Amino acid sequence: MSTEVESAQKAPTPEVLAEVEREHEEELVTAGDNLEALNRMRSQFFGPKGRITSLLRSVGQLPAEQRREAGARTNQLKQTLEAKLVVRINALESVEKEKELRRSRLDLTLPGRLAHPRGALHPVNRVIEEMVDILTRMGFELATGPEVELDWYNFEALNFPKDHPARDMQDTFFIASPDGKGTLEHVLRTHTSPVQTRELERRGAPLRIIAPGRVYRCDSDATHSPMFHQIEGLWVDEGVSMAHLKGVLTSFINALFGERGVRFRPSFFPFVEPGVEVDVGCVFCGGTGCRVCKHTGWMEILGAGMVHPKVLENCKVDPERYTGFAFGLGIDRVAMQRWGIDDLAHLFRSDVRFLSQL
Ligand code: FA5
Repeated sequence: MSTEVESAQKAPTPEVLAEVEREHEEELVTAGDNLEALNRMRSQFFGPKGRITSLLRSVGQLPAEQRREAGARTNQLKQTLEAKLVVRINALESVEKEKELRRSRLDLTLPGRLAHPRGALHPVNRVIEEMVDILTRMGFELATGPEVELDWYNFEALNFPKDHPARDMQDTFFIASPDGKGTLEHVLRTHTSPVQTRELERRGAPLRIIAPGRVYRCDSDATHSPMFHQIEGLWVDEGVSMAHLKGVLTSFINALFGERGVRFRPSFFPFVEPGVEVDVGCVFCGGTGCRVCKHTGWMEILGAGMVHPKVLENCKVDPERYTGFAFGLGIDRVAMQRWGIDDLAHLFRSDVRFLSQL
């Protein structure tokens, strides 16, 4: 009996369905945008034990003639209400998903956590670039020459006769001949000056070149390295004089070091006449004298002079018509002075901990 009453109460009459619809409406309003509450509603109404599911089940208990209509009504209501709920749930879920995507979106432009350390130009190359920049703006062209050089270009054409004591100024690495006997014909160039003789012979005068590069001498202490760098300069033309030499070198040195004074002293190199050595006011003490400049207030940075007529002749340039000046500067020593490096060897050990301090 009680079952009958229960099923009669639960029977999906239009009134019962209207009641369920109203409840559904109210709960929908209460749940608002709360996704959890909406999902709870879904199981309350449409889950296996849900209100509408129970009503559908109860259709079977109705008298046969009522079943068809009651079933259709209940199904219709189920579809309408469930659709309303699902639309709301889907809309809220896609908003949530969107938010989640925004939160976790990959930003490919962010720097990586294990960023690779940035490389930099070696200090010697930085000085070379700066020198080349200054000198090319003065009208000098870049030239190069081989590091394994013929004795002729390195010495002989530069007016170092064979067995002349001037050769002792540059402790030389000789290259053995293929038969191993050693003809002393090839050397590792001891300075960049052979680029003068090669280019003069190849291109003749007028000529205005600079040639930076590696050179080699059998030298090794804090200020001497077996491999080091020089930059050569040569200007040959009609009427080039010592005044041009002084003007160009003074401007070059001032551009490189700032105006701290330039001093020209007489000196000897077989391939120039007259020859000079050029000093710049000490960058460490400003000229008052310190340990680095051996208390002279000056630091020697280059050798220079008027090209010897014999060199022009050796290169088939007429010394009656043309004159010129040349200079050669030790680049590594400039780097030493600029960064206060006390041992030249640091520059060539490739220790990044040292280089990254410069
Ligand atoms: C010469 O090499 C001449 N060719 C320079 C020259 C060119 C003179 C044109 C006249 C005309 P010297 O041997 O002085 O000159 O070397 C020039 C510079 O190279 C020196 O002032 C010094 O700065 C640098 N130097 C010489 N030997 C070494 C070395 N072992 N390690 C590092 N730097 C050195």
